[in-house]
Amino acid sequence: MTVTTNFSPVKVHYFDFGDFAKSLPKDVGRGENIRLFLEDAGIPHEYILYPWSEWPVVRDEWIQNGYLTGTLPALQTNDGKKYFHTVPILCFLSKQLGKYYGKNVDEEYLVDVVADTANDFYDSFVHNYWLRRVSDNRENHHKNEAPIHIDRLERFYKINEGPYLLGSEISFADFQVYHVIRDEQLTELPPRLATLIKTFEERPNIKKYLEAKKNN
Ligand SMILES: N[C@@H](CCC(=O)N[C@@H](CS)C(=O)NCC(=O)O)C(=O)O
Repeated sequence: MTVTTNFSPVKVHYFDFGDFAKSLPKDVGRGENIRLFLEDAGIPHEYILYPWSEWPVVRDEWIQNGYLTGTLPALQTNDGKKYFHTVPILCFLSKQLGKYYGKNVDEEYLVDVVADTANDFYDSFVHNYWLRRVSDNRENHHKNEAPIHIDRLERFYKINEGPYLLGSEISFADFQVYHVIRDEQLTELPPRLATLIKTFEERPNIKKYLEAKKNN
């Protein structure tokens, strides 16, 4: 099902890491959070990938044009405006759609907290695991850091019955939690997070998208 909104179709700008590390899966990285969300919501989008080695030139040009973060992902709405940073982009989309963000300020607060927690987890994955491989800290990261983030998230997923953070309704934080667990390639998960992953992958649009990715 395609959902027409006043800001769609949109473009998502992200990286093609192929020239940086061929072994990385194509869908690795923060851009996939946005893509999963758009797929689930049925919002038409184009995915534009910049080779990692070419990014510095584009980045400097964008910064000069007032896009100050100099990072990706970026979401571009049909009027040409660009929005940056994963959590604010997901929040912007949720507010535009009037869903994926809870029914009251307390639920919104919980979604914000878990979105922030998932982003911290993602940061530790990026810096220790692959992107800036200053030191190859993978083993230490998986053994000592990932479990701290997983335990923290599991505590939040125990607040409600599940399968999602807020209960039966999905929120944008669930997309980030799903994606960080997938990028980390974690298979041993505590019960609430295991249920989240399973349920998430059964969502009709997500299921179709994951099938299509497998066959690509
Ligand atoms: N908090 C930001 C972080 C964005 C970020 O650091 N993106 C990295 C890739 S995952 C990036 O653009 N690096 C390129 C650069 O710093 O030039 C978000 O969640 O979007």
